[in-house]
Amino acid sequence: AYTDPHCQGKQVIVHLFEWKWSDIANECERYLGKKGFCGVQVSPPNEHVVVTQPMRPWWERYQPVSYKLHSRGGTEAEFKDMVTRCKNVGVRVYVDSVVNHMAGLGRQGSGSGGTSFNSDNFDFPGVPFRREHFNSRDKCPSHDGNINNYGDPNNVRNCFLVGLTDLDQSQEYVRTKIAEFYNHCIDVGVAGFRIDAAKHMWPGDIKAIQDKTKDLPEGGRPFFYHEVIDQNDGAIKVGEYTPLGYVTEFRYCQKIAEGIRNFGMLHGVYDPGWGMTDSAHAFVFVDNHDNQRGHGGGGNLITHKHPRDYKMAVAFTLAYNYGFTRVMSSYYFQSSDQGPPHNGDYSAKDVTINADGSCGNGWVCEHRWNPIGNMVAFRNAVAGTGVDNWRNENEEVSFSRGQKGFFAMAKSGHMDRTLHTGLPAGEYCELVSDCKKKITVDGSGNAHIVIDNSAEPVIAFIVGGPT
Ligand code: LAG
Ligand code: CA
Repeated sequence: AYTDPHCQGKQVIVHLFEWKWSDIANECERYLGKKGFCGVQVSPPNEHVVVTQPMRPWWERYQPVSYKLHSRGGTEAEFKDMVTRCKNVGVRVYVDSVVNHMAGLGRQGSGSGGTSFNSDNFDFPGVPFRREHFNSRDKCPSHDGNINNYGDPNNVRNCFLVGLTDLDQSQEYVRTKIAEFYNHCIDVGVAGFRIDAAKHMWPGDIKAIQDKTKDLPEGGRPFFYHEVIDQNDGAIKVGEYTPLGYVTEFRYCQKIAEGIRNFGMLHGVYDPGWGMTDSAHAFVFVDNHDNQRGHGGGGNLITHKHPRDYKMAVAFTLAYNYGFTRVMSSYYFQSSDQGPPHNGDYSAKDVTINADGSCGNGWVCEHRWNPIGNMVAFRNAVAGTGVDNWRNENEEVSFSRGQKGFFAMAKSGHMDRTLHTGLPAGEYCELVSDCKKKITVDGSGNAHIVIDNSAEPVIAFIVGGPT
């Protein structure tokens, strides 16, 4: 239940963090559709606070003012246009939904859509939510009303997360308002939702809200993935949420970073003994918009700031058979609060595309890097197969996926070996080089594998790939 992303079996979504709707629509049409992406996670589309101190940080979008679809990403009309244009090229939209809380205490004024609000009075007329719809102090065991004890589920779920006014989802009215927001998105053509701060809501309340959502217009239940940061460090476990859809597996970020530092560890990137959730429920990523800048669940991980390691980490993740994968697409930043590249009026800058396919105007576009974007076709092609012919020595790793694909990566950037690929005989196009290299598999399934690109030390090929 809730685990079908509704994209014809495709396997990879991309988070176009802080992109505006018109740019996302263009990207669906000019790149994502052709490359086989299943969909896009968009930044929260509903009305949010406008923060001026610091000036327009990215995180203002995690402080809702109403469920009107008017955000820094664009207007409702622009949102609808994006969803439709993406869907028309086979790319679905997944909404980052912030429903644990509304804006932080101390904030008031008017939101990104012009609706007034006052957090200290718990007044959000745009929904409307009033004081009685929020968790009151008697349900929260913390002395100052804020979350401060991750060992106590009542503290984690009924208190205020960093001062954000905490909604009481046990109430029928609150559930209904959230479900109406979801249903509005579903009417527009959205295929699913990330549930922000799911860890801070009771699984039973989330289920009650899900039960109020409609089927998609084309049939089937919406896709849900729950943001639960479980690093074996508190009372809340991802397993409480697996009956409700996919769950974010933050331990994978640590495991893959460790595996890239020391290839010998790559066999253990999925470590059930460490509590990591099963592949059918694990929502997997190398980094996300929080931990790449030291927010939520930060720590030892790899980001675009180390491009070579990052390419290896994402390429491996897409080649391997663990979980449902999301690729991060970032903007360059110096400070951890800094919002997207902006114009003089603080609107997000256009994403421009350079002649070589990379992005301009301060957008990183990791999803367009060859060892990332071109590996989407690999993951789609090998879906449902296991890992075979595993070889992992001398800081090299290689394996096949069933009889459908073969992947190899060498930390040094150089490898020259004859390996058993398990694939049918034939000449294959190497994906990462855009077919500039060819690989011949002989009648016994062996191939001469050469890696000679130090910056992108990865090769991959699939049955039925480009020729
Ligand atoms: C999340 N997952 O559970 C998001 O992935 C994460 O990005 C959100 O925090 C968080 N939950 C709440 O939706 C982000 C920033 C916070 C920011 C918060 C609200 O990481 O730093 O807090 O969004 O905008 C900010 C200030 C705090 C302040 C708070 C309330 O940084 O100092 O207390 O606003 O005004
Ligand atoms: Ca809560």
